[in-house]
Amino acid sequence: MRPEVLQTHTLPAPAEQALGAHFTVHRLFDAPDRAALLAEVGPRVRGIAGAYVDRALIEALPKLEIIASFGVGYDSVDTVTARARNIRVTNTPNVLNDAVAELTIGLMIALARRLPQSDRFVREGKWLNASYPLLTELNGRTLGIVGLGRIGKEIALRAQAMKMRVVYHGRRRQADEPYVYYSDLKDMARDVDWLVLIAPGGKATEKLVNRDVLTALGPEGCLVNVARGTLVDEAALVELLQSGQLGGAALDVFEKEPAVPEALFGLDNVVLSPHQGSGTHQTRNKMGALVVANLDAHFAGEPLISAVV
Ligand code: NAP
Ligand code: 8YV
Repeated sequence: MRPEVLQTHTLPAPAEQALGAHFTVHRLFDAPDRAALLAEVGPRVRGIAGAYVDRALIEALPKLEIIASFGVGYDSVDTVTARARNIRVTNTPNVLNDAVAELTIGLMIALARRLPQSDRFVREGKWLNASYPLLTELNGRTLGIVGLGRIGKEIALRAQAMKMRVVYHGRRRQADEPYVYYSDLKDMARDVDWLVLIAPGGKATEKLVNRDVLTALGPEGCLVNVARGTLVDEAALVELLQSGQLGGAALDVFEKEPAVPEALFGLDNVVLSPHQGSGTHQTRNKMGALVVANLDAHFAGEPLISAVV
């Protein structure tokens, strides 16, 4: 008998094929009546493939043994309830570091040089009548990274290739890292030109970047959020961008995705991106493969590859 697995959202095609070959898969997100599907198959489901697993879903699955989440961030999984039930949780670390770091540098250049705006300038025929405004460069500037973890370190490497100076903030200093450490985020925001967020979401980091931090970053400073929307006080961000008290923002993530504050749409000092840090074929396929590999390992009685609980 193949283990029964509940899939919570679409996964890359190779991962869906592998899941179908190894398990009996129930597609929750496709079900016309989710409650009916859960009532029918819930008592037999032993694994979950995918993210967005709340307490109610875990409680509907009395035989659940493992949640193999898709994504390195697992803030959409109720790990407290999982832990209390001895349910294992896995994520997909490392395989997405390069893709996210590349997008981060891309967003920084896009904001510094106003690339989306310059593209529109050409398409709309405005170049025929005017020169594009002069802007700024990344080289020689200081980048403050909030969360010098797996992805943060890749961003730091690439920023140095852009001839930037790198400093960082986290809960602790990392003795092996060559960058200057700030224990106080507001102090770091005051001292840097660019602030990149790449720390986990969840309660511990909620509104870590508050009005004070954004104000310290200031009218010449730029915020790049590739972490989670919850890290930032979004209302304060919008207000400070509108008033020019913050120089600019490049945002891949938002508080209530896919809803984005409409006030941002009209702002010239903003670059917007639809949560696509890991959004390449190569990376998403590797993430999907890791989801399947963790489920395979669990049901074969082998050690999990990337367990977080
Ligand atoms: P990681 O290796 O665990 O690194 C996280 C870093 O954040 C660590 O250096 C940690 O340092 C720091 N941190 C943790 N809690 C903190 C806190 N309360 N205050 C300040 N710093 C804190 O994680 P990762 O693999 O680099 O991924 C980081 C996050 O990026 C994910 O959790 C996810 O939310 C986000 N992400 C976004 C995308 C996207 O598509 N935009 C893609 C992938 C990941 P300390 O322990 O020293 O505090
Ligand atoms: C998303 C991410 O998981 O890994 C993470 O934490 O934020 C992304 O890779 C991915 O976009 C799927 O929703």
